[in-house]
Order: sequence, then C-alpha cells, then structure tokens
Amino acid sequence: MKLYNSMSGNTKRVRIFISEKDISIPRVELELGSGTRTPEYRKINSLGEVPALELDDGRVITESRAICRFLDIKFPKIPLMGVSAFDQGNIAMWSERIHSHIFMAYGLMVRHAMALFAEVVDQVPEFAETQRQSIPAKWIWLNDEMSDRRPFIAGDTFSFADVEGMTALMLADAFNIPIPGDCSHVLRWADTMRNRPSWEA
Ligand SMILES: N[C@@H](CCC(=O)N[C@@H](CS)C(=O)NCC(=O)O)C(=O)O
Repeated sequence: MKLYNSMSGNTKRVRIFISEKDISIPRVELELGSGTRTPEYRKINSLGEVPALELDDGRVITESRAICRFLDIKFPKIPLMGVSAFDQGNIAMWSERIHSHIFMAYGLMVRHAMALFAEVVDQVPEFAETQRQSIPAKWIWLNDEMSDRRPFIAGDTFSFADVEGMTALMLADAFNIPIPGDCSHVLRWADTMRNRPSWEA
C-alpha cells in the first residue's frame, strides 16, 4: 500500500487516523497544486486531489473518509469507527456533524480565499468571509454539547469523531481562527488532543 500525501487538512485526517491505528503506510509526497494537478497524478485520482491510497494490487481508494473506513475494517485491532451497532451509528453521527458543521467552514473559507485554489474553484471572497465569521458559533455549539464533561466527542472513548475534531483544530491553528476562549469544555478536549502522539502526524 502507499498513501499519496501532501500538507493539507484532508490528508492530515488520514495521517492522524493511521497514527491512532498504530499502523504504518509508506507515503508518496506531492506538492499541493504543482504535484496534484498533473496528468500523471490524475491517473491515480481523476479529481487531482490528495489523499489517495493505492493498494498493492493497483486498486485505488480516494476520499479521506473512505480511506479511513477502509483502514478501520482492514486493520480491526484498534477500531476507531465503532464495533457495536450503536457505537458505529453514534461515531458516524458525530464525525459527520464535526465534518460538515466545523471542518467544512474552515475548508470552504480556505478554498474561497487562498490564491492556491483560484484555479480549482470560482472564488467568492464574500463567501470566504461569511464562513470565517460563522466559525466561533460552531465551536460554541460543540462546547454546549460537551458540557456534560464527556472526555471525547462521541463519548467515553477516542474515536474517528475526535480525528475529525483534530483536523478542524489543525486548521484553527493554521489559519489563526481559534476556539473561543470561553469554550472551556472544547478547550479541555483540545488540550488532550494536542498531547496525543498522533497530533504530530
Ligand atoms: N473530499 C476529499 C477532498 C480532498 C481535497 O480537497 N484535497 C485537496 C487538499 S485539502 C487537494 O488535494 N487539492 C489539490 C489541488 O488543489 O490541487 C477528501 O476528503 O479526500
């Protein structure tokens, strides 16, 4: 197996996941933009996006969350997406909520604001700004949800929902749009996440 990787939020999600699963997968490092938009790489992923996971038989899985799902099934020793029906549903629910509600606000802001993405999206700077402004309220929503003092986003154990949260946290740091200072529950969670070895992945 090999993982086509670069420095980005969607690849960070997979790198954290791999680290938490305690597995190791060789990487092919690509420069975002100059390395991902080439005809050669489009043979791996026709969308010209990373990450992509190439299996030993040449089959390819793209889409970071699909790659994580594949790896969770392929390497079941440390399950991060749940085992029981409830845990699977609950973790899927929380990871989707974090992805669509928080991560995507950062992601859309970046895509509509950074020159790097000017050739892949019709950028609307005003939309980038509305996304940026929406972010604090989203962390406040999560803070209210976590006011029951549960240690992890989906409950008592670390899961893929926390991987989604860590990916959003990485973008929060990178683009300096932090968790609001009065979100004590989420800030406590974030401190714990920053101390996990996978944070450096
Ligand atoms: N839904 C995809 C999104 C992947 C994606 O947007 N990747 C961006 C980096 S975050 C990319 O590869 N962009 C390449 C480019 O802009 O050339 C996933 O989750 O893997």
